[in-house]
Amino acid sequence: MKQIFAAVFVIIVIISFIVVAFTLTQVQQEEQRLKTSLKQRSILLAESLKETVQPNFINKSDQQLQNLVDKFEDKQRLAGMVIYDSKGDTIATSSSLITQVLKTKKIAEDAMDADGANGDFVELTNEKMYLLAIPLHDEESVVGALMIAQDASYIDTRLTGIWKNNLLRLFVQASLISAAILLIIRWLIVEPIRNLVKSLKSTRTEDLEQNSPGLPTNFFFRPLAKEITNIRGKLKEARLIADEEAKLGLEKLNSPWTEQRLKVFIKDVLKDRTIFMVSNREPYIHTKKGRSINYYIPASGMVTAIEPIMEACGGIWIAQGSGDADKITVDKDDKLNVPPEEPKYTLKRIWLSEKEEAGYYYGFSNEGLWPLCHIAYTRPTFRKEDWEEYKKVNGKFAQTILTEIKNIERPIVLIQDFHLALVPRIIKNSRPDASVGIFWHIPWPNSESFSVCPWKKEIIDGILGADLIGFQTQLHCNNFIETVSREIESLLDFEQLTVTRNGHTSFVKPFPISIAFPNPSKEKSANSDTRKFLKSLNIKTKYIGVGVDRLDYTKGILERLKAIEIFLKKYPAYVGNFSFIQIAAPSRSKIKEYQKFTEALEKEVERVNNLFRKNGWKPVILFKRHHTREEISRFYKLANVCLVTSLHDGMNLVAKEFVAARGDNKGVLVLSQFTGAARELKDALIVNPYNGEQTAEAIKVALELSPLEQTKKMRRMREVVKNYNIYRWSAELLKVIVNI
Ligand code: ADQ
Repeated sequence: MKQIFAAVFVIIVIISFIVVAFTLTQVQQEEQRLKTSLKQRSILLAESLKETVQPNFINKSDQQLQNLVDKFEDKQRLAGMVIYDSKGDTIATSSSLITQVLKTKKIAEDAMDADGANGDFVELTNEKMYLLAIPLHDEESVVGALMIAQDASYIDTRLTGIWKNNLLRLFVQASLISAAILLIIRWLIVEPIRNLVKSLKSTRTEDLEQNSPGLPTNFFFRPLAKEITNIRGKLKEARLIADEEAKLGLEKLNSPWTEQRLKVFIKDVLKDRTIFMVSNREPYIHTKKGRSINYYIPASGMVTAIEPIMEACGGIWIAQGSGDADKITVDKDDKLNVPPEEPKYTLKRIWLSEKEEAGYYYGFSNEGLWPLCHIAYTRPTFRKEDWEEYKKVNGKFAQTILTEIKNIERPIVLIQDFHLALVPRIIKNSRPDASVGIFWHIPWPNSESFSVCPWKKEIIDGILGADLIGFQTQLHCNNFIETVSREIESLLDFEQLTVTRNGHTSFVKPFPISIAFPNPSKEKSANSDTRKFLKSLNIKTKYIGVGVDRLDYTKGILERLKAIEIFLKKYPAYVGNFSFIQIAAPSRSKIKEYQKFTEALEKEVERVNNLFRKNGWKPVILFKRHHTREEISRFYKLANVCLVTSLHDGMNLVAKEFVAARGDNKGVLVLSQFTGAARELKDALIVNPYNGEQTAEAIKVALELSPLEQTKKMRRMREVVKNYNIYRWSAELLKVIVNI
């Protein structure tokens, strides 16, 4: 819109320029014409007055001359007369000119000297006058002069009138032209372009069944509109074929799953039953920045995995609103459509008080259950007050879900993670017809470790409300079954992996989670941009390592740095030639343990850097902030080696993201044996992160692996991630849940 106003402004300036130039010429011509006409009339008048004045002048009848002058004063445009003798002294003067005669004397003297008429325009008593003097004769000699004063102010009035008229006309013209231009732009350009964009958008998204929104028919856009109609037709055809193929592929779970195939699956197998996704963390967090509102996708493996499913399936995602602009971006039902740029599903936000968040999220979930489930040797802390908040907030989530599913028959409710362990039981008790699943994204420890939790029975009972309980690996399923058998009374089927309690059976199954494998056509490979990018970060080394994590003690970042120290000490040829970039998103920073961990990490980075720093180079570069997905992908693509050294990790999606980003089939993954991902990505260099020497060796092997070996390994890992992507994960999980 700014550009349109600028264009209108330029047009108006040009028109104004033309009008002003034209008016100037018109005014000059008119002034010339009026003055010439006044001069001619003045000469005629002066000559005719001379006939009367001259005899009286020669007869020296001063009184008669004064009478004559008085008689002609203020007659129409004639303002007055003055009669001079040959010395330039006045003999008779119109009363209106008495005070001015001295000023005008020169005109009369010049006329006498030249023995001819002499005139000029002068300002008298604030009025513009034309003064004309002609000589008076006795016989042949000049004996005096007659000067007449003509009112010339009407010339200025006339010229001002021309300016006024023309400027008024300009104003009217400019307003009309601006309005006309804006209307024309709107009708001929903005509206048609808006329709073209709408049509292209609906072509790209799913709405091909709907009629194309009024494509423009005007002359300029007709060829483009025709082309879009053709593209829509072709795309519709292609989608039909893709749907058919997807249907044929439904039974063959080995063929790759795509977003499209998942959509067809939902339609065919789920018969369009609505999916209600529930998690603590929301997929889009809105924040205030000055006067504008931005959003970001949080650093969370759960969000990375679940978001593409929701984009494919639609439905409602219920989660805690945690951004400072979250409340102002929802409607009266606390809902908004997301993704913000191209909405595909609904996000419903739940609000928690500070006390609730402190007890439920920071306290019981992250200081209790998180360290309890991760064997990373950080002690869990259990407080009664936190547990009370945890129960309360789980109840709040359950109530919100129950309200949402009130009028929905056989809804599918998928609960994510350890924050909401009590929700499945509450939902199932109120709505036995609902299909309820819970997926535990983190490890389930062995029964002995779990037994330290004071509220273990309540947690297990809450989870057993679900029809399907999913874990990342078979080992976690086994640990869970073992924990159930140890802690509560129930009927267990170790073959089928089911738990039956109070007449309700829960299925326990592994579903190794994954990512949406990126579309290769959207992938840009590393190129000369990479060098520039690294230069901008002041990184000039030949070899680059990368680590991408939330700042969490379970991710083994300190152990990673120790391994880098061992590597550089053992292989000094790499000193100055290897840079390790650690991208770390601040996480749970209100918890003391996490604050201590961040401080320890910063100190460790400093320590390792001080050991090797030289000539402006240092081995470790820490970027401690949230990054966008595009930024992270850029780092994955430029790394020779990616280090994933978690002490314990349900899956670890960073490992899979790194593999998926390497469309060039280059780069090596060093992967902790304690991640779920290590079970699938067998071509990674598998390490025990507690063994610094082993990780250091793996870094060396990775950096020296031949390009051919790198390609072989990377190709195989890419096949694994591509085939077992997040669409397949959700299809397999949903297939089980609808068949229970
Ligand atoms: P997380 O512990 O959150 O997930 P992970 O699977 O590694 O761990 O996923 C982290 C995600 O955050 C990745 O998508 C990564 O790209 C992103 N991320 C990391 N650093 C970031 C940064 N600085 N800025 C922005 N984004 C960043 C939990 C379990 C995992 C399990 C997942 C999914 O702990 O074991 O794999 O759930 O089930």
